[in-house]
Amino acid sequence: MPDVNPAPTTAAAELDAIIVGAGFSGLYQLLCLRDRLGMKATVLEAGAGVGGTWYWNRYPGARCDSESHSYNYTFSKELFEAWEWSERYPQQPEILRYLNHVADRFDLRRDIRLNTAVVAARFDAATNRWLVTTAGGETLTAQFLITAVGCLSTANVPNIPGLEGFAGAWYHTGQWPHEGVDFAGKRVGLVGTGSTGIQAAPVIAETAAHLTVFQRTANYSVPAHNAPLSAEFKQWVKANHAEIRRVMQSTPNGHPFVIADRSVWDVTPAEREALYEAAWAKGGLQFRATFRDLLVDKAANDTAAEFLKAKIRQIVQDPATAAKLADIDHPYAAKRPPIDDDYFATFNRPNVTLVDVRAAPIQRISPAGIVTAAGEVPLDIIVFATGFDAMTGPLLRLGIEGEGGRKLADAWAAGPRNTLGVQVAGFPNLFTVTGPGSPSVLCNMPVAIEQHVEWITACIARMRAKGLTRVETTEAAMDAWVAQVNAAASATLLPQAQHSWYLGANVPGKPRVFMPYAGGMAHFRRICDEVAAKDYEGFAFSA
Ligand code: NA7
Repeated sequence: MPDVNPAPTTAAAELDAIIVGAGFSGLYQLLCLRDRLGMKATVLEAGAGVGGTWYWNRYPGARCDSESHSYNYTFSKELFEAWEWSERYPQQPEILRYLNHVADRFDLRRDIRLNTAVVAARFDAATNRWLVTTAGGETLTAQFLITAVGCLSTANVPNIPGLEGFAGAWYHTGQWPHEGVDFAGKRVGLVGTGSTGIQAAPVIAETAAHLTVFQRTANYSVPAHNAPLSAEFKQWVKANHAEIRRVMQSTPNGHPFVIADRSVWDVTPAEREALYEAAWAKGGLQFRATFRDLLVDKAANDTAAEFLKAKIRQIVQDPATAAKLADIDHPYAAKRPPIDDDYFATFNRPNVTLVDVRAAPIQRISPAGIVTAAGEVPLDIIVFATGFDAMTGPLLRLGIEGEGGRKLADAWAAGPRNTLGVQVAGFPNLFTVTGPGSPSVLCNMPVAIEQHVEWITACIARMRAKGLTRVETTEAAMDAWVAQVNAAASATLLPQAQHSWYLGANVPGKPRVFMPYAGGMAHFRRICDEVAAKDYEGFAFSA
């Protein structure tokens, strides 16, 4: 993949749109604006290659937990049929190859500027244009600014005293060195047991001399049962583009499986156990689809939680370690539910130890290792699988200032507020692909991305057709949408997980607001379609 910037096809001053980020969202947004609307658009990308999340997250074991045939664009039948995934869940290098294939196939690279981080963006009301400043000091202007920065792209490195004096090496999983890390013969500390830590631990344990996992919040996990895809399945995928797309667009979470239309209470305890066993044997995120009420009825959820905790106690041989791993304080799937390849069995290895940092918190990092209230753990390498300043972090670090110089950081001081996750009052001509207030991370991301990008494209097409130059959501629409986002979250068990990044709880000082829209992707699509059908109700246009 080329790591150099091609000469841009459009002079900066003539741009219609600047898109920030060359991941799944940015690539498709460029294609839509340039090739469907004939606009002059440029993507600014901080990384040295395209791929977004999959460019940065190269840690050991990095893999998507959406099934591969659903983790791709569906807008092009030809693209869908041309690409063939090798495993049930795609590994990071394969996803990166896919996104590079997309960039080449649609000739997108000529309008992508790599190594170009955006550090400021200001709306100029006199011209109705955005002035975008890069880290290199260049300023570009465009009528529209579209952020395609992803939800999980701002690494959260915990502010633990002493890190700068650590004598070994440390890494955050979201900023992994491209040359990889050699764990052979090393004492490795892994901080964090979210999806990332749970993926990385078994792989690191294979080569490290010793792996110590520092767990603050115990987590559920369901086996992924990853495996190579059979020729027969690959053929079925190619032959069923329309049906796969239809199912993904009809489900609340954008996955290619349907949530069973039965309650936990419709079956006997023995039948329930058998259904959970079957779901466990099948593996993956489909476990959530066993019953329709797992995320809305705490007592129903408890039955799944107890099943999963019992599995941990069965797998993990040391009872004290099993007890710590199974001491889970939140409903199943109220935090992002990880799936794994032998995570719990990893604790049966002689070279793996679990440290409970809820019971004995990390106090500091010494030159020799991590010091908890229970003592020092000597380490050569620390891996922070500590997640991200999710959803708002990637937007706020762009230094966005709307009309009258109002900072997005100030507008969102008490938490994110917008309409349909896509526009903020006071920030005309700014669109945020999969912003907070949209389903995004509660959905299979490519499905959410295609919907948001297509909605934005249709809105801009309407403006161009009518000769309009400015669009801005209204305060009233924003108030109404924020109320809907809050109501959707309150109708579920999701806000009950106190330590969840959905709530911003993982970043000290961040406002605790449930950020994604929990009303389901299919419902969200209907709402967005209705708004468009009512001539973009809640959005004000002018020439
Ligand atoms: P997550 O899900 O935010 O997990 C981060 C983990 O790191 C979680 O276990 C945290 O514990 C832990 N953490 C964070 N800060 C600390 C400190 N200071 N000390 C100890 N432990 C800490 O991030 P992931 O990268 O695993 O996953 C992010 C998403 O990527 C995932 O959900 C998928 O959507 C893809 P906590 O739970 O906060 O107590």
